[in-house]
Amino acid sequence: MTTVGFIGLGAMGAPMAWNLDDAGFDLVVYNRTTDREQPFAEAGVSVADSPKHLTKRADVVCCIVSDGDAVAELLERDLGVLEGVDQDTTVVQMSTIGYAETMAAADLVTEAGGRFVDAPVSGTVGPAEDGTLVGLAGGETEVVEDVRPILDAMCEPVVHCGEVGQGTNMKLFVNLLLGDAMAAFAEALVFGRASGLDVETMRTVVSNGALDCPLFDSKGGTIADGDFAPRFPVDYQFKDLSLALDRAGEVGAPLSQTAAARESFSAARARGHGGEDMAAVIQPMEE
Ligand code: NA7
Repeated sequence: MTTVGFIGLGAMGAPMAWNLDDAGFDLVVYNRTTDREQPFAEAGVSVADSPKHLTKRADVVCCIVSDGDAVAELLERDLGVLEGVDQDTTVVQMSTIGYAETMAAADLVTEAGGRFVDAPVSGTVGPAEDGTLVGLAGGETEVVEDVRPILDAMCEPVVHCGEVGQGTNMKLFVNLLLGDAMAAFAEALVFGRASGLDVETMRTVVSNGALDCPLFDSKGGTIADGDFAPRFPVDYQFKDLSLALDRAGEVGAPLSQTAAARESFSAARARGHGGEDMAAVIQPMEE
């Protein structure tokens, strides 16, 4: 039986790990803050005391942590993943990090003798719980196919985007579109409210035309209710727009809308809304 190591039991990682457990994989988990391991230990899931020990036990190591610095630390720290990697290890990096960070992580894993797939996911906590995240995999076909049953337990569908790094590029593409659309929707709502329209009526109009989409429906509801509990926080959307702009500079793609959207999320962070849902990008626009 395949043993899956899972690192990072945050808002996304915990439900993803539960889905691996439900799918019947032999699971071993690790989280930097041990409190988050507790529910898994209580359910009889193995808990490793370091990324190294998790990696030594696992055939496939999945990680989903905050950002590129966290991934680099996980790999390179004392008792980190790299100390446990051998020729039988495949690392599946699922955090949303930059392209250069992805390639650096891939180099470290392959130099240590292991195989590497980047497989960030599109979708927030609801799809993570339902196992319906969109998995965006980058890697050699044989390696992606080997880990596909593991990804299938967390994602539906799993899309093979190309070689290593293309999962990351696809994730930056989709979150760029997400951030730009969210900022544009917020701005339109600000205009409408300032003009005397109410959000519910605007939602109805949007949902009955060519602009109908789940994002506007759910975030329109968030804004109408004024409930900004995070499904996907402003801080992470700001990170992802920044990563997309970095990558755009490298490949020569002009992203003027994205640059403006990033500044809208930056304003929300500056006003203390970084931990709130991405829909809180509207807050500074109305203050
Ligand atoms: P959360 O809920 O903010 O969780 C972040 C996780 O990352 C959590 O397990 C953290 O451990 C872990 N983390 C952060 N920094 C480190 C370092 N340096 N070393 C080890 N572990 C670390 O994020 P989400 O689950 O919502 O999202 C995760 C990714 O998916 C992110 O890239 C999003 O953009 C998409 P902690 O519990 O704080 O010790």
